[in-house]
Amino acid sequence: MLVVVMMLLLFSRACSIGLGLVYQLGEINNETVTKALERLCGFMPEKIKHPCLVLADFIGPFLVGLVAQKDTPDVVCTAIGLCKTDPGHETCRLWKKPKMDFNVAVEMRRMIMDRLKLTRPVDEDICNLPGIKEICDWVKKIFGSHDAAFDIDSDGYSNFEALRGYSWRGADCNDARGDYHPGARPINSDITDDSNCNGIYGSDPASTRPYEEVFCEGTEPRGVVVLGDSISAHFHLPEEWLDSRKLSKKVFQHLPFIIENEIDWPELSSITGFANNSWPEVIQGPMDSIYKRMFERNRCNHRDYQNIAVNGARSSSMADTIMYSLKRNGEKDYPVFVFYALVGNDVCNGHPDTFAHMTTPQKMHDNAIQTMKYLDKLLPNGSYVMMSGLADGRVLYNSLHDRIHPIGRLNNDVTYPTVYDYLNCLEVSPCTGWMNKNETVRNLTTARALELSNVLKDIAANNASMFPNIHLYYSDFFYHTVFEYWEKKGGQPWQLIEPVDGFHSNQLGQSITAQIIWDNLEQLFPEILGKVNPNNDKIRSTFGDQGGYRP
Ligand SMILES: *[C@@H]1O[C@H](CO)[C@@H](O)[C@H](O)[C@H]1NC(C)=O
Ligand SMILES: *[C@@H]1O[C@H](CO)[C@@H](O)[C@H](O)[C@H]1NC(C)=O
Ligand SMILES: *[C@@H]1O[C@H](CO)[C@@H](O)[C@H](O)[C@H]1NC(C)=O
Ligand SMILES: *[C@@H]1O[C@H](CO)[C@@H](O)[C@H](O)[C@H]1NC(C)=O
Ligand SMILES: *[C@@H]1O[C@H](CO)[C@@H](O)[C@H](O)[C@H]1NC(C)=O
Ligand SMILES: *[C@@H]1O[C@H](CO)[C@@H](O)[C@H](O)[C@H]1NC(C)=O
Ligand SMILES: [Ca+2]
Ligand SMILES: [Ca+2]
Ligand SMILES: [Ca+2]
Repeated sequence: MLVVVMMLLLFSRACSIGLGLVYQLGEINNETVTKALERLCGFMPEKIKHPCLVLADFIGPFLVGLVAQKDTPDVVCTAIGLCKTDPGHETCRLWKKPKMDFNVAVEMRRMIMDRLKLTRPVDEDICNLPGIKEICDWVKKIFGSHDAAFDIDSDGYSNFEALRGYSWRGADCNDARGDYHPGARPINSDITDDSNCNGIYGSDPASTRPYEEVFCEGTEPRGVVVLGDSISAHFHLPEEWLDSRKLSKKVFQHLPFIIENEIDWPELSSITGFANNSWPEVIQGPMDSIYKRMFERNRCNHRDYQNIAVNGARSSSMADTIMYSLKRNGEKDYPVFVFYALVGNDVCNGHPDTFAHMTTPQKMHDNAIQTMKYLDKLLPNGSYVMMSGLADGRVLYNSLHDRIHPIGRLNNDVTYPTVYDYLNCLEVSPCTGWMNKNETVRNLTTARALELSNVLKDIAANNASMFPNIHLYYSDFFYHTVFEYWEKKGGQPWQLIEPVDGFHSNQLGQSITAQIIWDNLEQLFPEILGKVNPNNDKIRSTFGDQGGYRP
């Protein structure tokens, strides 16, 4: 729920970003800001267009009153009331220093409110704005649930793509039977139909033996799961939305789908990616994943993936709620390989006193133990759990500090540190500790991250016997190795980072991460990956794409 609140706060408080875009659109098309706002709404798909126009209608009078004076979006947002400044707190600014005093903007708000006969100010909550409430309700519902929205037999697997459907875990080949789902040990050897959705069923006419036995028995099939945060869910806000030169109908055509997937791209992510990219207007780069390679290694693993990652997840929310949306039957399903990958949020937050809101080593220990205990109880015997250390987020500032943010590309006027300061000022930064101009703060954040990683390392080294059902591992090779690898190949670190948030790993970074993780596992812990199935070619020639990924 915290994440939902954070997202809404970010959307509402980032008024200056949205309005800045509208200004630029007007500049490009030589038209008034009011017209540009209508133009932007016109780019939106139907579901969003109407609320957008209602909002434009509401903001219109403010724009006419203020933009005439050619002042910055920061001032206009202050006047609208979407940039409230607490007493004693500086007014947050993304654009150049405005001509108008912010107090005058606040004064203008009163005048405009009087004129519009508004009885109360917008008071920062964008959801109170006309037209926006329905969108807020929609967003709250989406971000508040970690289970599939359409799942008739309640086994957790769905035939709807978004809303925690098969973007997130393999499609359900029978949504009327809970015992039929990806990862199930085949029921009655799948002689008549496919109970585990891997596309393999029926009997070999020559030997009359069931195909599940001929092709899969003894190959130790297994699924892949990630319990993670926005990195594992693959958060990606298209830069095309923030670069005024690229705004068009085309780049917004998938907007409802993208929101219904929580602005995440699990289907293209490093752990559970499986899809061909059908959204090239808004996401580019190669796809590679652990799941994809597990499937290529043993085609009996088809569709057995679960992405249980949630934006903003940290060790506490994982242990308190998120882990319960992992589906596995201890007796009837195959074992799984689980990544426990909470790589930043335990040291990341948007609070001014960022250190006070970091997880302590003791709490980290308790949260991780609680999650491991649950996994030990839930998972089929012989499952594998890999705990990942936290990333060292200093690479973000080091590689972005002198670069222009997409919102500043038109006029070359906004750098990443400016965006960091703006988000920190609004107290909505995804990570004040690392997205910070103060090197001491960044170093201290890394120091805590290292402490927390060591807690996990220690659990894997000393307490694994508490969890007899699972094989427990720890590793911290994932993230820094990715950058080292890329630089050795002559690349620049910023090429692996999401341009809009300056925080997450982008599509290229996700695919390299998959490769690095895989290479390391193959070398160090090949038992986790299972055997190569010698029948893969026969499975392919008999069952083709095994039903693909869409129901
Ligand atoms: C922009 O529009 C105004 C009037 O609408 C016109 O006078 C001006 O020449 C236009 N500028 C450009 C660069 O087209
Ligand atoms: C991706 O595209 C290739 C080539 O068109 C096709 O062979 C493959 O089955 C597709 N994979 C998925 C997961 O749709
Ligand atoms: C789990 O499997 C191992 C062998 O892989 C076996 O030694 C152990 O007894 C099993 N544990 C349970 C609870 O069945
Ligand atoms: C940087 O942060 C440290 C630790 O919070 C603080 O002591 C120091 O004054 C800060 N430096 C600057 C230049 O703000
Ligand atoms: C931060 O850490 C780096 C690398 O350990 C070090 O070189 C640098 O001097 C540190 N800076 C500060 C201000 O502590
Ligand atoms: C974990 O292992 C350490 C070292 O062996 C031990 O002191 C500690 O009690 C164990 N923790 C738990 C929760 O069992
Ligand atoms: Ca289902
Ligand atoms: Ca089912
Ligand atoms: Ca099957």
